[in-house]
Amino acid sequence: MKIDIITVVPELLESPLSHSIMKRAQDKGLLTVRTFHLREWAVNSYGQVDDYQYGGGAGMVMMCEPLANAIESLQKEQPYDEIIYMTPDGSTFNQSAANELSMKENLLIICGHYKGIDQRIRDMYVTREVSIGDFVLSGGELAAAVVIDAIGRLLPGVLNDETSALFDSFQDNLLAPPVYTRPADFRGQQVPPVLLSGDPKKVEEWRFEQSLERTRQRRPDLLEGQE
Ligand code: 6GU
Repeated sequence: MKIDIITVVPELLESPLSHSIMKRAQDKGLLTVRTFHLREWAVNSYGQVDDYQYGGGAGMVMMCEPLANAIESLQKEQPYDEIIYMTPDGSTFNQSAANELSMKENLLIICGHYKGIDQRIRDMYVTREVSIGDFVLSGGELAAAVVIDAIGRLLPGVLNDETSALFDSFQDNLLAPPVYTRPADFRGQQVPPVLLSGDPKKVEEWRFEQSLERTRQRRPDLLEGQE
């Protein structure tokens, strides 16, 4: 999968995607992430990419022309399956959106800053608007890193044990069960005996029950319409 990102702060994205599993995905050639500084397409020698908003009000708006030129010049290199705009007024990202996006070949992500991008760019080019939750970040970059991590780890061959994503929280609209490692007795706190039983069927049943109970307790909204 190839993901291109247009941003005014590429540094905010580069570090989170250069370690651990995202690093492995890129080293293995399963994921290619490229960041492009919007200033490359600035309209004047000051490198201007934002301007005052029509109608007045505090905060700058990212201008049409640099964004349109950036998008169109990148599109000439390869068509995109989706052009995603990161914005708090987008639809809330979840595991189902991650699954869906992980099947695409080429994605372009636009990170908003300041008050966001001119509405006409959204109307003309953007195919999907994504938020990562009901709070406001100072820019779309950290949100884009979150989305890319969630997608990247789903690509076949990225996780060591390919089945492990199958047991993630949310993968069946359930939260993950509790996990334990050695020692079996930590300061008098015991590992649940079923996990030491060596009976894989019992272990699987216990994990499912724990997932269900945890979901009932913490996220009953996930079970609505399922039981
Ligand atoms: Cl995608 N961008 C910004 N700026 N804030 C957010 C967000 C995105 N998702 C939640 N808050």
